[in-house]
Amino acid sequence: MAVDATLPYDDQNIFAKILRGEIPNRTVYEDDYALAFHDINPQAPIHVLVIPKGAYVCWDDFSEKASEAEIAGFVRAVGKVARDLGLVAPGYRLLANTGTNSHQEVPHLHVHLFAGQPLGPMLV
Ligand code: DGP
Repeated sequence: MAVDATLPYDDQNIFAKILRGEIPNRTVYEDDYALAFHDINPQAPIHVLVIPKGAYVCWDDFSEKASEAEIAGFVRAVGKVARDLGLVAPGYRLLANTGTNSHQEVPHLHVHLFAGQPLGPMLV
């Protein structure tokens, strides 16, 4: 079910549980600011989610409230994941759903990284 991204952060969301180690994940990368792991329901040959370690519901929440260090750390982590997976030359797509109309399902900011095949034009 899509979430209302204006609601307060819910620390029982599935990605909060993954960050606390309560639910297993297939980790691709981790540092002080971000965790990257394979999506449980991949929509492309490579489908990785990158999430900030801080408690942010969505892009709007993060861009307004996160510190400069958190923002820089998260953005750098997304780039590093793509580089480490060898995706810069073949190319990849980033997507961050925010709120009901986007069909955001998990109320913890996450960037989808899709790759591994030609992805075609963006479909809305
Ligand atoms: P979104 O619709 O943008 O909120 O995408 C949520 C994504 O999270 C969706 O592609 C499936 C993925 N997902 C949901 N639950 C889990 C989980 O427990 N583990 C992993 N690895 N991914 C999950």
